[in-house]
Formats: sequence, structure tokens, C-alpha cells
Amino acid sequence: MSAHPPYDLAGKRVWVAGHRGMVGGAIVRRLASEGCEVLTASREELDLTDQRAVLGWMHNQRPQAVFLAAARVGGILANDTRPVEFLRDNLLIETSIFTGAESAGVEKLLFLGSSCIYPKHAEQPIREEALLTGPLEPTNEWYAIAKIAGIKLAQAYRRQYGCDYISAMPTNLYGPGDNFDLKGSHVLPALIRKVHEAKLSGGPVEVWGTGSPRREFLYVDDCADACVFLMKSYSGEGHINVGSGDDIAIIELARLVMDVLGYPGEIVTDPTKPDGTPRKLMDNTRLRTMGWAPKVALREGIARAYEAFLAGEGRNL
Ligand code: GFB
Repeated sequence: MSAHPPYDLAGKRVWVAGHRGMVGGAIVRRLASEGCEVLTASREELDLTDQRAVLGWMHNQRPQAVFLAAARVGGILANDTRPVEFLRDNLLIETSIFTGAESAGVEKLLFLGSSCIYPKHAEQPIREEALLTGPLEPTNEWYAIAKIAGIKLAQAYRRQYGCDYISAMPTNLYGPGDNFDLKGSHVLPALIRKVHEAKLSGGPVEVWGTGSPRREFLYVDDCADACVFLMKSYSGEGHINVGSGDDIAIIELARLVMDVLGYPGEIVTDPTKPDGTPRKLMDNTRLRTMGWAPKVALREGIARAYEAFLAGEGRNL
């Protein structure tokens, strides 16, 4: 599967597309020890949905490797209520960057997807082969379809043009640089903020939905480490799951966050909010067999994410 010479990043010009996002930022941090030249483009400098602009920028900058971490992302409510942005913007970003990469002669590209690409009722833990074997979870099918298109683009460029493009599918991520805006965020940053605010007010912590869905979480710097690992050591058509291997019920997660933040208050559930997919624990045997494992346990990661929140890293507050 990965029997090919390692791809050395040292001395290479490496573009992290989406470096202002949580994952892109973590990849930039991780690349500091690789001896490569990291290229970035600010939003003002380059609109990633503009194919002509991206093509021009890539021909000028000549990146040799690309981490495609740029995407319109958000939690369950944002996905459910802004379908055009999640489908159209992500398709535009992907087609611009894949087109530019092939045209500018990029040697290696890693595309980042998401565990929501899998069918809503996929067998657990979810193996890579489960892709396109059943209907998607309706709250995020727009985003999922855009991400499936990204996997297929990487495969298509490999088949038709021989490009060394690969795909990684991370589970739910959290950590420094997260979005703490309650309308747009994922559950972990939302709970960190809600528990922090409840601690100050003495009130209850509100959990959306029933609290029974289970989710797998990975600290973002672990994800960045896995992406660099795959960029250097994997070449193949199949996408690779990137997860922690454990999942937790949302209600238990709320209790854990309360415990880490030191708030023994009350939890109330809001069943008017969607639960989303019941469970999406990924099987990460492939990545583990290649020799990669995560380092940051959930409790430790929540403590670090809370520190980042307190230091004012949360956006949109
Ligand atoms: O993280 P989350 O927004 O997204 O929600 P998904 C996970 C679970 O946490 C759902 C519950 O069951 C939510 O109902 N939850 C409880 C909350 N309280 C809250 C809260 O205050 N805020 C939020 N956001 N959730 C996303 C997809 O799905 O996962 C994306 O929509 C992407 O496309 C991402 O794939 C990784 O895990 O349900």
C-alpha cells in the first residue's frame, strides 16, 4: 500500500492551503521541524474559490507539495442551515487547487476530508471501504458530498495523469484555533465555552439533542502530525482514516468538560436541536499499521484547548 520511497519535505516549497484555519494552523506548526519552506496565502491575497486566481498564484509560487486544508467548515447547525456554502464553496476550492496543482507541476498533494463522508448507518468502527455503500447523514450531506468529490478528484488525477495525490479522512477535530461561536461551532468548542460561561453564572450547561450520539475526537496537532506522516510515507489511491480509535457519548463528553474545567453543575438537554448521525467511530487500522498513533488523550486535549480559549484564541466571540 505504501511501498514507495519516502517523500522528503526538507528543502521543499510546501503550500498549506487554509493556514488560518484550525487544521492548517496546526500543519504549519508541525512543518516547522521539517526543514521546508512553508508557503501561505491570506484570504485578502487569494480567493481560493477563484480558479483563475489560484492557477496564477500557484504558477508564481511553484509549490512542490500542497496540504489542502482549506474548506468551509462548521458544526451540525451550520451544515444544516447553510447548504450552498458547504457544497458550492468546498467544490470550488477543491477544483481550483487540484487544477492548479496539476498545471503547476506539484509533486505531492494531501487532501483533507472528514469522517462525515461515510454512510449514516455504516458498520462501526468504520473502515475506509464503507465509502459510498449507503445513504449519508442528512444534516451534513452537502459537506460530505463535496468531500467525497475531493477524494474522487485525488483518485482521478492519480489515474488519468499519474499525480501523487492522497486523501486523509480525519475524525472530529478540536484544539487551539477552533471556532467558539455557538451557532457555527462543533460540539467540543461549544461545550468548552458553555461550561466556562455556566461556571461564571452558576447556571446549567445546555447540551443540544438527546446527548446520546457518540463521537470520536482527535486533538488537532495529532491530526497535523498524521498528515505530515502520510505526506512523507504514503502513496496510494485509497483514502486513509485519521482518528483516535475511541468514541464517547455527547452527554459523557459534557461531564468530562465540566470535570476538566472544575464545574460540577447541572446539564440540560435541548431535544429541539438535531442529534445528527448516531455514531461515527472510524477504524484506524490502516494508519496504525503504517506506524502512526495519536499522542494527546482527550482529557489532556480538552485542558489544552481550554487554555487556548482563555488565552483568547477562540474566534467570533
Ligand atoms: O460537532 P457537531 O456539531 O457535528 O455535533 P457532527 C456533534 C454532536 O454534538 C451532535 C451535539 O449530536 C450535536 O447535537 N451537541 C450537543 C452539540 N451540544 C452541542 C453544541 O452546543 N454545539 C454543537 N455543535 N453540537 C459535523 C458535521 O457533524 O462533524 C461536519 O456537521 C463535519 O460536516 C464535522 O463532518 C466533523 O459530528 O454531528
